[in-house]
Amino acid sequence: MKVFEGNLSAEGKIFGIVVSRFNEFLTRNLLQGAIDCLTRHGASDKDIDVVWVPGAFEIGFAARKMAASGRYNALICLGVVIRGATMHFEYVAGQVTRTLGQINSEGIVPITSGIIIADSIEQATERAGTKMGNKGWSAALSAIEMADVNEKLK
Ligand code: INI
Repeated sequence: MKVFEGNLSAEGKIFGIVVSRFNEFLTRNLLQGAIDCLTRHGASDKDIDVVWVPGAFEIGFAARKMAASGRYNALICLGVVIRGATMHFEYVAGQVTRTLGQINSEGIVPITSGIIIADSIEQATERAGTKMGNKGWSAALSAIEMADVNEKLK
């Protein structure tokens, strides 16, 4: 039997982070959490690229470009989509989830989602560095693991 699993060392690996400005008071916490996780697992500051985009709808564009560049061992996408009074929420949440899923299933660059999709600001806040943890941090940890899984599957 052969078992493949990723280790949790980020040393020597290059990570790209796409983060959206919409709900920036929360996405900044996600970014801080992701960078903290990467550096505490051995990534070097110079090996982390951060790309800001206006909203979650635009995350897929930047992520796809970064995936195509061949530079990154893994990508981390960060955003906060909160249900509002309009249908816009459904479109934005659906579009970004679909696009990230497509990029991931291409099997070229692992991509992880630190995108909070929540019913309320309170629920989103709980997942952006308060009582339910920090989704940026956990998405970065998954990216570290998947970067290594990717190496092992080559
Ligand atoms: N963008 C978000 O990141 N989160 C949201 O909750 C959100 N809502 O609900 O409207 C949102 N909209 C903006 C969207 O992502 C685009 O930036 C905008 O439509 C321009 O294309």
